[in-house]
Amino acid sequence: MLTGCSSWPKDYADLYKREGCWKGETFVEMLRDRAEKQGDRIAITSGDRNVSYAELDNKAGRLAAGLQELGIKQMDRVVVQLPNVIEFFEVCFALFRLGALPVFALPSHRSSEINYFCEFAEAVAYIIPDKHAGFDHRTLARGAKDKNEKLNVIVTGDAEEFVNLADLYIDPKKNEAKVASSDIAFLQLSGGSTGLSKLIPRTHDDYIYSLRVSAEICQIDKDSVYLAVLPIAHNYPLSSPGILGTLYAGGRVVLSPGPSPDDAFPLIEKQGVTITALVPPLALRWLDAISTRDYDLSSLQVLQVGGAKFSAEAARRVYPAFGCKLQQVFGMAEGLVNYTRLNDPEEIIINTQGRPMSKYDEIRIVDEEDRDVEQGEVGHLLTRGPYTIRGYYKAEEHNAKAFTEEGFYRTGDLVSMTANGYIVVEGRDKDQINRGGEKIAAEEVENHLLAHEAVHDVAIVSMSDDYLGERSCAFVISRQKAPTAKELKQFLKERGLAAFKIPDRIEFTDSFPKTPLGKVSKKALRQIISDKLNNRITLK
Ligand code: J2J
Repeated sequence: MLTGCSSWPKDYADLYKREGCWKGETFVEMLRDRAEKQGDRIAITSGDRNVSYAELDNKAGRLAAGLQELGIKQMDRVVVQLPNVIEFFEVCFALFRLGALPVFALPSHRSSEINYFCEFAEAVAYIIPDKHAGFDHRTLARGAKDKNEKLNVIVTGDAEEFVNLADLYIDPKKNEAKVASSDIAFLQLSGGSTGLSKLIPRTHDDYIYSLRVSAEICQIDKDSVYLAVLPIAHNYPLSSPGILGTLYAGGRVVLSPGPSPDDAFPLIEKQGVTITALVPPLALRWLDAISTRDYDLSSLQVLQVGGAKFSAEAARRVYPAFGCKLQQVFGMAEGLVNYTRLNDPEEIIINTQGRPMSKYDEIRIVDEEDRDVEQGEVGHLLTRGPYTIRGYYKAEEHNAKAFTEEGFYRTGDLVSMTANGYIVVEGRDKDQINRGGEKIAAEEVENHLLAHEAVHDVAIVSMSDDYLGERSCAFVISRQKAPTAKELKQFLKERGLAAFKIPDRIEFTDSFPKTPLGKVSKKALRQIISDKLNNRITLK
């Protein structure tokens, strides 16, 4: 086991094995098996390119050899920051073969996040596109290499001074690593609530279990076509059932160049897409677009919406607009995923965020003192189960707070449960903003702003937004010479913070409202900005 990871206690591991959750399968075997059984079937479609299962397995083997020659070995961490491209799959499966661990960065991450991932994970390599969405990722690589000159930078496209991924596909060697199903397969990112994102160690056993159950619930089979519109490194499109769940079931993944209706609708028609996954703002965009576009979307059977709360009003519009089933998905990269089931009554699909995917998921809803609340009451969601981690990577101190002594993960979500076991997300007690599915740890951004010489104190809260659900608002107490909001945003950009974390609004104030214990009252700040947006009060 990788140092810095907590595994399940033996009695739980035995239980999950005995009950057939963990079947001892690795990603390496999974792909090899599909390649043997259905090698000619298409695994991934991207533009005009179709890659069969056999080809994908073969490419992964060749790339593993090249990566190995570069010195990448078992347990090494590799920061992977690739958009929705075929190479993402080849890289992941190549690393799995070596027993090396991808650390899944998002394409929107910038130097602040990337340098942290590389440093904290002690990464030996960083894999990027040359440019993506108008941004040159090689500039990030140069910054990361300045901090660690041994870092191998591997680029798809024009590599400039770095290693070109295309040159690493060489004849496979026999001496690949012995990978066990209980090994950590990769490090996923947490949304974060304190400081920087935590890294989430997921094993082959636990993740493949979640893929298997997800694929079953979403009725994915060989004939399914999953359209990937969200960034595929994110846990939701990666695993719920997402691209890996689709490959698990032997289906086909189609990569969309972007999330807009103009990118996705023609692909749904052309490729006969049967299922796709969206976050609520995108679902709203698609709902608005459908009446003005003339594509045949009749192949679509399931539209998943998750990552942030989908309002009942919007949920009600899905079936009439798309003629397909809505599935609400409430999940987290730490593990637990809840789904509404495809044959659930309409009222459940519209009004709840689903129920746990596995009968081995343990759910507790508790009050401030960790006492179970009455059924139907709102409380803090705690969970434990066969695919929910028992601890973050190298985060002993944080783990003591984020998990109970019995190993339940404190999700930070406030939920209630219906009489028939469905979960309704009611709010959050973690210091996080959920900007249309993109998570922002308030403290991380606050720390960056505090580094500005004119900022005396800062508190970041969410403000409600019709489209994104929430946006971020920074309340700033400045020193003598007050900066402008524009200057502060520019400052954050220059510090290399991902764009979605830059506050949507900055309010200057002289003091913060306090709780009776003397802490900054974020609740009162949320109220202030809400009142202001509703024109009830004027701030200076
Ligand atoms: C309200 N809040 C939600 C929902 C997630 C599947 C789906 C989503 C994620 C994900 C994921 C929500 N309604 N339907 O990993 O596999 C908020 C909660 C949760 C946090 C987790 C998956 N769906 N959320 O969003 O790790 O606050 O995973 O704790 O990014 O998103 O965020 P993340």
